[in-house]
Amino acid sequence: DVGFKQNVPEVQNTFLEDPVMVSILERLLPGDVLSEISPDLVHICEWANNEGAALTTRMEEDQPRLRQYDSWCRRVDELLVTEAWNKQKVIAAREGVVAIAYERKYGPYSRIYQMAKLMLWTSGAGLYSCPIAMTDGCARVLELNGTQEMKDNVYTRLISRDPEEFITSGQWMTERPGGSDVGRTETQAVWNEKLQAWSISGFKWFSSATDADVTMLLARTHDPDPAAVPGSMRDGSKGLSLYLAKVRDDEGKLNGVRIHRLKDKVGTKALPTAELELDGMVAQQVGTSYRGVKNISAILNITRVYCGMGCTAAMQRFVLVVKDYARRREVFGALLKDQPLHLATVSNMELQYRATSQFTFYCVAMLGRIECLDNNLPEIKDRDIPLLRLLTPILKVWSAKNAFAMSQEAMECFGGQGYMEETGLGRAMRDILVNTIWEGTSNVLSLDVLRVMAETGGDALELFSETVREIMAAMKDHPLWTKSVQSLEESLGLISAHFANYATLETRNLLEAS
Ligand code: MFK
Ligand code: FAD
Repeated sequence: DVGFKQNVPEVQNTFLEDPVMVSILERLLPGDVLSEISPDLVHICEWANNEGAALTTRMEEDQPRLRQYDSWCRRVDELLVTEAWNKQKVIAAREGVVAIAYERKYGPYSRIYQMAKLMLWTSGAGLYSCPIAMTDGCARVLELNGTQEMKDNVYTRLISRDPEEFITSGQWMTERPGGSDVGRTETQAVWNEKLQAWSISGFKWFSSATDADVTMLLARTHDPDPAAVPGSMRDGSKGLSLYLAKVRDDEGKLNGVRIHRLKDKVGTKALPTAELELDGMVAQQVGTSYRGVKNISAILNITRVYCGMGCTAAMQRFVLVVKDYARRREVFGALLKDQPLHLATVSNMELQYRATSQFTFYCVAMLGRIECLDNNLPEIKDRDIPLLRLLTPILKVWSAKNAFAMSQEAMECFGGQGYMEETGLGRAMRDILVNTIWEGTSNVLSLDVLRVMAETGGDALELFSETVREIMAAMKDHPLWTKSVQSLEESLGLISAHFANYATLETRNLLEAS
């Protein structure tokens, strides 16, 4: 075992090593809140690097499987997940990754604390962040639109810190005819007088958290008064309502669900995404009939912020580990960190990360205010609510595209090693890629931005421009801004000087030639 051995890059404690995140939290949180939560943020990084790393490795090695029949050919549809996956659920409860946002100990700052913790938790939680995002979204829907019974029996468990009590939720929207265009949903809900519940039948084409305890789903509502609507079923998305159902009964038997197969995906392999046939799934309606899309949009708006947070977390890891490697890897007689061209690449990555993390926490801060402050306050009603509605799809698309581009850059920064599966960069790249598709593709969310502009008569756009102007004005007073404007001006001066020199030379050459 002779010869050169590269010493290995590492991130020991993301929170302690990332001045960007610390500076954002210093800016957004009161000092006493930050000092109170900091030990927890340090702790979650230690967990992610130790137990979390071991669990995510297990989750990748032992991917979910479906056992459809028992040895006597009886249909059982047993979803087999590794112990490590189940352990993540226990840890998610204990660490309060959903609870923090709803206990609201720090009022509007609670969301910032929760998202900061989630960001640091994800490197050890892997794809378990997916069921947690949907659980959080479901809690918000029930808080806004759930019946008292749903609040007592489901909501309280979604936000529990007790692993015995804690439950997770799925989000079943996508069907074979349409994932973006959910108005093409075929699944039907018919009222069952005997059960005093809705009976749901159809086919859900993508269900990510198939091991979830409950799920939120859309279905076409059979009108209890057939005379009211010809055919008793309304068309398009105006015929859909939102439902809440247990996935399994108390004995663990599936509630009118058949698991057809697990998806063979490009990435997110630790996540059990399945195709499900529903045949008489017993469910309760959430919110007003035929307002399914509107009612489920509270989940969409939370999970889309989670996508922003997840992409920011991935970018944070890339930047830290690439920088650490640059301090260790020597090429052509100097460390990578001292090679100007490499430094330019890493600086660009850092810039992208800084912009994305600022953007994410800007949105998270608004979400916290909307959830905790009186929504009739003019600054909430006329500013935060429309602005967050406009910025959420932009954050989701922008962070997903940037994080994927950065995953390629990070891979290249490690040279050949980056392309090796053992370094985990390939998996990271495959996993990040899904953020451009799930929770709305880039073009569908671009149209969502237009929807907001249309619905607000362009006011949201005006609000956006006003906010950008405010941010620019605030930054103008910052010494760093002046410096960067100065250096920008200097660079522009240099470039134009170069250009002038070049032009003069070229002109002289041309003159000489003639
Ligand atoms: C770490 C990260 C973890 C993340 C985990 C995620 C796991 C993966 C889970 C999934 O992928 S779940 C499936 C996600 N599916 C989507 O995101 C669907 C994408 N398609 C859209 O978003 C479409 O634009 C939409 C389904 C909303 C189109 O539906 P419609 O009914 O044809 O649209 P329409 O008629 O314009 O809107 C109906 C109402 O909803 C309108 O309100 P009104 O009826 O009062 O006018 C809209 O304003 C409202 N609405 C739509 N989107 C909204 C919204 N309201 C608030 N927020 C929104 N985002
Ligand atoms: P389509 O809607 O058919 O889109 C195809 C193309 O058409 C896209 O490029 C899209 O941008 C484009 N397009 C659509 N409409 C327009 C338009 N108006 N103008 C221009 N272009 C348009 N769904 C769930 O409900 N629950 C889950 O748990 C879940 N988990 C998932 C897990 C994974 C790993 C993946 C990959 C998907 C998951 N999904 C889930 C489904 C996901 O939300 C959908 O795949 C997504 O919303 C796109 O829908 P679609 O697949 O039907 O594509």
